[in-house]
Amino acid sequence: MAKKTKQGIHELYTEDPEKADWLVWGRKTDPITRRGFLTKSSLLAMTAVLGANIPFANNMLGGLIPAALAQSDGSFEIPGKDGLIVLNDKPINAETPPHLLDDDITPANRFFIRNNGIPPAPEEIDLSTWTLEISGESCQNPATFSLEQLKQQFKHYTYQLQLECGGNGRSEFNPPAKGNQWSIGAIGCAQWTGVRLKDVLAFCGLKTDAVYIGYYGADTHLSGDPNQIPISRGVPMAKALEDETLIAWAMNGENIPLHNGYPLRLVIAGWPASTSGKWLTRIVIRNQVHDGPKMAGQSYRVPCNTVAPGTRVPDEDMCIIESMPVKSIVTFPQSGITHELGKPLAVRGHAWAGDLQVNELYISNDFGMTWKKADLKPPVNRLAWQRWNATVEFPKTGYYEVWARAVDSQGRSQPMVLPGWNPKGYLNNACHRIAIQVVSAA
Ligand SMILES: Nc1nc2c(c(=O)[nH]1)N[C@H]1C(S)=C(S)[C@@H](COP(=O)(O)O)O[C@H]1N2
Ligand SMILES: [Mo]
Repeated sequence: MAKKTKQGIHELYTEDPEKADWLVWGRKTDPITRRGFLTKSSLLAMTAVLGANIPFANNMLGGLIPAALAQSDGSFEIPGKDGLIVLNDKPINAETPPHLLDDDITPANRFFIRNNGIPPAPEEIDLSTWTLEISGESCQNPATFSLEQLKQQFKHYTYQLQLECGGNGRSEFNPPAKGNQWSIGAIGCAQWTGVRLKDVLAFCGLKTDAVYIGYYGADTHLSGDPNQIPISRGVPMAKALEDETLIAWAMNGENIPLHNGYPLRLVIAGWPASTSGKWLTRIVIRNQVHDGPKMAGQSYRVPCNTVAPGTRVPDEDMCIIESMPVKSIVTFPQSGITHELGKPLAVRGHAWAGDLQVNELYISNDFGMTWKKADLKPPVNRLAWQRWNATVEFPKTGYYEVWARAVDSQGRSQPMVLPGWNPKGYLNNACHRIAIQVVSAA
């Protein structure tokens, strides 16, 4: 398992450096000079990951990982992020291995990254000129706020809120679904500080026909075309007006990391994290379901009725994902450890259930034949994940798996295996399992 965190992009570079360059940055290599050609968008992608301009970018060799990212031990790291598994995609997307999600509050350097476009370059972000516009056809009094005005005019709230990508767990679907091949780590629960979206919306006034909000951010489209928007999603009014829906400027008491939306983002917990717009510049109040990019078609939608694996489902039979389903992870111990026979093993993790609460958490050491109830704490606030602890005993030496299964406040359980197949591979809430080798005492 420790090895796995060292793979990702580095492995890709070892296999085929030029292909890796193309996949990660969109960089091609000149066959004669060996210099890499960086298009504007690939240069921006690289700048965003390195966190600085590259004055001599044109001299960089193709097929060579920037030294800042190629650690001496051969692993690949994103500055400011620790031990994340980088998916082989453009732009940069990275998930957290479950054993690094053990903290009650996910540290910023362990919080996953899901970028649909190119984040704004750090030097493009000026806190003194950053503004948030509230407008749209169902807004009574459109207004524009500076960061300072937002902070001064509205009351501040801090909540611990979990964000999970709708595609978390996609890698297990069969037939496979296109998109980031997340395993289990596109989830995090940080402490967010900001103002309530509902307070800001009340200030601007909602017309009676307001039904939805939509967000716009400062990131740019992968194609480099300034007229295209990478993503602009939203939620119905009822979700927008919840107490915990925040316009946030801080994560864990500090500035939000650049990749996670600095300087301002929406935090809409319990729903696909794609609704939590990063690098937030505008919120529109709509008199219809928001129709920004990645709202329509098959994006963040599942078949309204269950379908057989592999079925092609027409757009009109796809429904927008709302609350995420009940789920849990084992964060301790790390999968693959060796454990001494005769000693009970302490196991722990987190559980969450979209808009709902988790009521029970069960553990199995026999592939789901029998289950034992774990100790489960209530959430520190609504929409935060919940800590669970259990002790597992093993009857003899050998290979075991510890499975965790959460049940939500409406009695719905995580499935033991892959739940309903859907074309885009969303909502995989199957039980997380870890491997344990039980050996006799030396
Ligand atoms: N502006 C903007 N907001 C965005 C995205 C994006 O690409 N651009 N990605 C969305 C998706 S799909 C997810 S899962 C979350 C990821 O948040 P994180 O990168 O902070 O983990 O941000 C959402 N908000
Ligand atoms: Mo996502």
